[in-house]
Amino acid sequence: MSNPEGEIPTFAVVGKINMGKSSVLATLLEIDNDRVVRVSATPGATTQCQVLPVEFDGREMIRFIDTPGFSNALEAMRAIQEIHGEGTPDLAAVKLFVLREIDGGQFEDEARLLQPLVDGAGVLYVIDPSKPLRDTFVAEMEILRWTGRPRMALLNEKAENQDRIEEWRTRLGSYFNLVRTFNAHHARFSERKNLLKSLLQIDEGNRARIEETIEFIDQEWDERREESAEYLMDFLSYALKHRESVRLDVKEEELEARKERKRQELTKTYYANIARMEEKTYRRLLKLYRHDLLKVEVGDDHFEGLDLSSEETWQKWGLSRSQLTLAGGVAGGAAGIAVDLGTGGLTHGLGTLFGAIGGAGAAFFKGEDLPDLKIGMITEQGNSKALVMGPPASENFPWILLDRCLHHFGEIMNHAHGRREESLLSINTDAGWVRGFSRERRSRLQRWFTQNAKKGAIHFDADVFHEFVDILHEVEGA
Ligand SMILES: Nc1nc2c(ncn2[C@@H]2O[C@H](COP(=O)(O)OP(=O)(O)O)[C@@H](O)[C@H]2O)c(=O)[nH]1
Ligand SMILES: [Mg+2]
Repeated sequence: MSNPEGEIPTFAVVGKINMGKSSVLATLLEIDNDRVVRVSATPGATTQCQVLPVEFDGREMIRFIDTPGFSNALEAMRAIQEIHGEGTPDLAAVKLFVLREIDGGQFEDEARLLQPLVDGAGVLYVIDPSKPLRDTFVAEMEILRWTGRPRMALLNEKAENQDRIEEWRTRLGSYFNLVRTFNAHHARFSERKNLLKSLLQIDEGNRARIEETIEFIDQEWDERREESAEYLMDFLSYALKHRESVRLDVKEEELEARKERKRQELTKTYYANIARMEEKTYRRLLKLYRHDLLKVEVGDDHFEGLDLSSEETWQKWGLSRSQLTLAGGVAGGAAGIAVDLGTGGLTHGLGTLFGAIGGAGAAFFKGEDLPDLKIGMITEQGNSKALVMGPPASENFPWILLDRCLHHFGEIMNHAHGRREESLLSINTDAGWVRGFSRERRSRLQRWFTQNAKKGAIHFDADVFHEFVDILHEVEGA
């Protein structure tokens, strides 16, 4: 097909009702908003053609059309044959058929579906290969072949059943220029991109435009990855830099029980803030990857985040003990993150630093309570004092956070928009990422964590940023 300059390459997604046409488009174009693409368990949910433009920088690059689907292909095929008379029907016959049927005819669905093809669109024919290859499918293929449009068949494997796939492939091969698989519920970025690439094979005339579109989506994907790395670094940095503090008057300072209560309050507030930031990070990622139906699990009234009070969390996530020792050693931190509580959100005054109460070692794999935070006491001007609490003493803390973030990032990467049911980022899982990191990577990140735990601003570190981008790239590809 060759489009005159300025015309937008258009592909109509056709096939029988309920084959997954709308789902394929939803996944391909990252649309999980039901108002835009109607996918439904009820057959025939899509009753009108829907134009879905692919736009970049406000420019429409390619256009897809979602169609209602064939409802009576066998009869329609005969009607077209009748219109044509002797021999094999051609595009002109299909055109006449569309003209005759489009306004309330007996084959209105077929006419609607064929209209875009008559107008010049290419064909993406979606089938579910677990279905038996009946005559009506053959009729659909025949009609599509008569249009003479560039056409590709997509096997959308809805069920596990693979028995019929070879039969389908063989048959489709004689009607279509190209046969590919595309699983609307599982396709990831690379598969979506490959699908766009295969349009090049069937539509040589629009090569430049399609290639440009692929470049755009590649670029967009790279930008998102970089942005994700920023979100991740923001969160980790926040978790390590954040301090909770409360002023103590002279009397309170002497009351051990009062002090202990304040200490507990600050600990809770600290973790609540971490959870809030963790939630925010996932929300930002979901937005960036255009997931409206995938949600962050929020408890009764708040996001719980990592269960840091669970022993399991501390054993399964993050680095192993020996890896931690090594990463810490290489990075130059002796025991525990070298936390500097000096600023603590207080505007002035530096005083005595108490050091950690509870101790890094003791808190390490302890289950019962929230892990102990670093704690310090600061003397301010005028002799009033402040209790300051920082990140957990355990050096595994940032690693655990990172591990969880990567896990959820992977989940987002794996979630096809075409699934279209509301779902939650899962909490239970056992796969961790960071234990598989190279030693070099571990110590580079450990150094960055240690810097973040200290007071003062952290300058943008290009190496660390690229390390994060690489990590995300690996999670994407896994
Ligand atoms: N398991 C599975 N179900 C799918 C897949 N694609 C579509 N479906 C389901 O099949 C039904 C019909 O899909 P839809 O996209 O509306 O089909 P259409 O009528 O051809 O547009 C919906 O309930 C989809 O969730 C898939 O790849 N895997
Ligand atoms: Mg549909």
